[in-house]
Amino acid sequence: MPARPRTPVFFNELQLEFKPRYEWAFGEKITHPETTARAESILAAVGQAHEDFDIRVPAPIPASALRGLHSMQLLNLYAAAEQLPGDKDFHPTVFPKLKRGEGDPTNIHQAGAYCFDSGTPLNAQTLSAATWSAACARAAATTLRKGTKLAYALSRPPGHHAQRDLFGGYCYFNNAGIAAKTLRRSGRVVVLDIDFHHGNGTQDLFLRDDKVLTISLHGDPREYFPFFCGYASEVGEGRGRGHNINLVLESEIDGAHYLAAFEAHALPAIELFEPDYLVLAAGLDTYERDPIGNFKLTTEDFFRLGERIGAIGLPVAAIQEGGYYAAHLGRNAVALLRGLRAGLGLAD
Ligand code: SP5
Ligand code: ZN
Repeated sequence: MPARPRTPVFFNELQLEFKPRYEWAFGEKITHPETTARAESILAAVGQAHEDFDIRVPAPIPASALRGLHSMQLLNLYAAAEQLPGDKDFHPTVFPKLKRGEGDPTNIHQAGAYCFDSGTPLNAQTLSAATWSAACARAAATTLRKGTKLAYALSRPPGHHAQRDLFGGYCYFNNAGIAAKTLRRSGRVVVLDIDFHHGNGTQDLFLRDDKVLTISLHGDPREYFPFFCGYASEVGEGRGRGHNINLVLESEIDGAHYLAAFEAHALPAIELFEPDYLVLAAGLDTYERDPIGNFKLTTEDFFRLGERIGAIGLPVAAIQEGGYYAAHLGRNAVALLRGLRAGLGLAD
């Protein structure tokens, strides 16, 4: 009997050199939740479970792949940020509400033209870390195109809030979008976003696309970030109409009710769409102890959810998104991935 296949985990240590120091949240300066401890927790947990996981450095992502999804201005801005002093986090404070589109992205003081919140700093390490994070997602997708049934991108910084020419929500490049765009070349793709927050970036990137179905389950945007979108009325535009689904879940939902909502509303839509691949925007900030999200999922719930998603039978590229209770993030990621392996029949 051949050994059961190990699941590739893509990560580059250079992603740890980016250390956002704080965010301005509701007028308060707070320690930044998107710490390196998050990725370190996941690395330690998958390292311990080495019978199931194989940690690999991804191939570098070509600039053309980033340009396919994001504007030249956004890329130029991140390059300009590489010139910031090593101890400096730049938070945009001035936003071009009166005038748009003529910003100079090499002038860091105009970064507000490309940013939609005050939680997502730029510094000299942002571009490198975000580029490797995107490379992880692309490598996971490429692996699927070669026939692997499950691959995991330890993408950090996360990506699902990043739009074509906007960063925010701790996100710079849309990693799940990179994976979807890569897989789209060989079939129909569903992006299933289970992060606590609405995946506004991914929604926006594929809003007019009828070959990519985007589904996001999240906390009510009337109360939770990103506030301005994530409503059920956003259903896609043009030929993409009907190919975006926002499932707003009730506050403090537990695992059983979450799974019930998933089965009732997400699963039938996925089956109807008949996709060839599934990109899982795997945020774990739905965890009961998460300091930002307010859902009540347990580690066991992440296993069950993974199992249910795996049982759909589609090849899965799981892309790490949020999850801020760093001490348990690794075990939760492993639970989700082991669930996916079980559902896909890779576990025994
Ligand atoms: C990828 C992702 O999950 N991004 C989330 C961005 C949410 N940013 C706003 C969070 C407001 C922070 N409130 C902190 C409360 C700490 N007790
Ligand atoms: Zn989130």
